[in-house]
Formats: sequence, structure tokens, C-alpha cells
Amino acid sequence: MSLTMEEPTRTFQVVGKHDVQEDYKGSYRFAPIEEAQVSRAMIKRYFNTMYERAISDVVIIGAGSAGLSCAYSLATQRPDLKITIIEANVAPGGGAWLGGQLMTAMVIRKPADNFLREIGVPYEDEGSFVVVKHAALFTSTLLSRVLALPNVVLMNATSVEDLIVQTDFENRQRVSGVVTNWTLVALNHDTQSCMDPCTITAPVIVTTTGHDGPSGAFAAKRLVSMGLIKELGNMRGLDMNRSEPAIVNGTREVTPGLVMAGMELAEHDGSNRMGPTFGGMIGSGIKAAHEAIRMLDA
Ligand code: AHZ
Repeated sequence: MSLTMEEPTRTFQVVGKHDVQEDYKGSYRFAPIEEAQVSRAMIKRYFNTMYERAISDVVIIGAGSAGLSCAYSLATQRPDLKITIIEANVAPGGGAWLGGQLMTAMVIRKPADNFLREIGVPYEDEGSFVVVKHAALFTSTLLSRVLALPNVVLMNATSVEDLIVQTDFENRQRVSGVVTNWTLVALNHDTQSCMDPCTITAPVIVTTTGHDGPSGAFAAKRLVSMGLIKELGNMRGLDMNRSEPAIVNGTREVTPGLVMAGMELAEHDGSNRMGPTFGGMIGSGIKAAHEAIRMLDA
């Protein structure tokens, strides 16, 4: 708890041989630290995480509204699973920091408002839909809930560069992992000679990389270039009433080992976009969690 105006100094607390003091009248004293301790505190945890998560139970590609909803639903239902989220951007959240046209309010159609109550996001009820006063309130709350779950790891600033596809003895192909690199490395493949990636294997991969754009629809496009599907359906124009149920109900294992959710699915299936209404992303994320559990339990 921070100090009040009436109580501007917190008395001494001893760390090792040193006094520390929280004081806002000019005598604030930190516990001492060595530079190497800071580096080692980060390095040890980061590389232990990479080592431990090289084999995960579920990898979620993309931490937008669909990916984060999936992570929350899956991790709370199945605390036994090692769930690893790979997000290309430094800032997780995808397009869910704003509502639409750079405006802040976020619209969510019922019944996806159930999820808001579950994670504790306040809203105004407008009848058939609800409005969260700022999309960032939804995204930051969901992020904090997800990151607090002990079985979830988020590796941001990390890109999925490819899919691992294995072939069994009956010649059936199955997506069984992802190929990763730090995003700043991935962005420089054209400027540097070969910088090889790393891998994470998992029995279930959930892809939620959004619609086509600079980085979107990553797995959907890769399925085409690998010959696992013939062509993309390509996202159709905006139709809120058609698009949201199509995305939620269509969320599924699109190829063995790979569940597709969120707007990436619109590119795969050729379904409509919905614009700035996010209930479909929440529902699709939750459906993807159900799909992952079904596949793991099969
Ligand atoms: O950075 C991307 C974003 O955070 C991330 N991503 C994309 N390619 C990646 C890769 N490796 C790792 N190769 C990658 N991460 O995926 C995230 C996608 O988030 P998003 O918000 O774009 O997608 P979503 O499907 O979760 O939500 C879509 C929201 C939209 S778009 C839309 C419309 O255009 O009509 N309407 C809604 C509600």
C-alpha cells in the first residue's frame, strides 16, 4: 500500500545489513543491488521457461482477444496443462486496445457478456449488447487474469515463423508444433544471412493470428503454401449478424493438430467480418478451448 499524505515516511525495514526507507521527504533509500543480479534474475527465468516450454501441452499463436479468451478458458478449466502463448508484438492484446475507428468504447453482444462477469469487467447494459467504457479495460483485465494463472506462459516479442508438420506411417500429416524466433530477428531475415529458429512441440496448436494484414492469417496462409488446403476462402465483407455466429460455431480443428479461432478463421472459411464488436472473439476463444480439451482427451 502506498503512503498517505499524513504518513509520508515508512519506518525502516532491514534487508541484509542495509536499511531501506520509503520516504517522500527526500530520504528514500532502496535496498542495494548489483547489475549482474538484475541480468541473472531475468536470464535465469527466461531461459528456464524456454527450456521447460520446448514441450508444451497447448501452444496458442497470437495474444489478441480470441487468443487471450482461449488461454483464460483453457487454463482455468485445465490447470494441469502447460499452455504457452506466442505473441509477435511487444504489446499483447492485438486489436483489442480500442473499439472501432480509434474510439475507446468496446461493444460486446450478448451472451458473451457472461465472460465479462467471469473476469470482472464492468459494463453498461444496452439491451441486446453491453458496452465496456474502454477496450483497454477489457484487454488489460483479461491479460492480468491470464498472466496470473500459474500454468500459462506468454512469450511476447516472439514470432511463429512456421508450423511443424509430422507425417505418420499411414502418410497422414499432423501439425505438432511451432517454429519460433524473436520478432526482431524474424523481421531481419532479408538483411542478415540465415538466422535459424527454435521449436516448441505440443499435441494441440491453437492459431488466432487475426485477419490478413502485415502479419495476420499466418497459419491459414501457411496451410495453403504447404499444400494442406487448396486455397483460402478469403474474408468476406462486414455483416455483424452473420459473422459472429459463423466464427464461434466454425471454430474447430481445421487440420489435424491445429485449431483455428478468431478472425483468422474468416480468411480460412471465407466468412464475413464483424467490425468493432468483440463477442465473437470471446466465444471463439472459449470454443477453441473446448476443442483443445476434446483433442487432448480423445
Ligand atoms: O501480433 C498479432 C496479434 O496480437 C499476433 N500474431 C500474428 N501473427 C503472428 C505470428 N506469431 C505470433 N506469426 C502473431 N503472433 O496475433 C494477434 C492477433 O490478434 P487480433 O486482434 O488481430 O486477432 P483476433 O482474431 O484475436 O481479433 C480480431 C478482432 C477483430 S478484427 C475485426 C474486423 O476487421 O472486422 N473485428 C474484430 C472484432
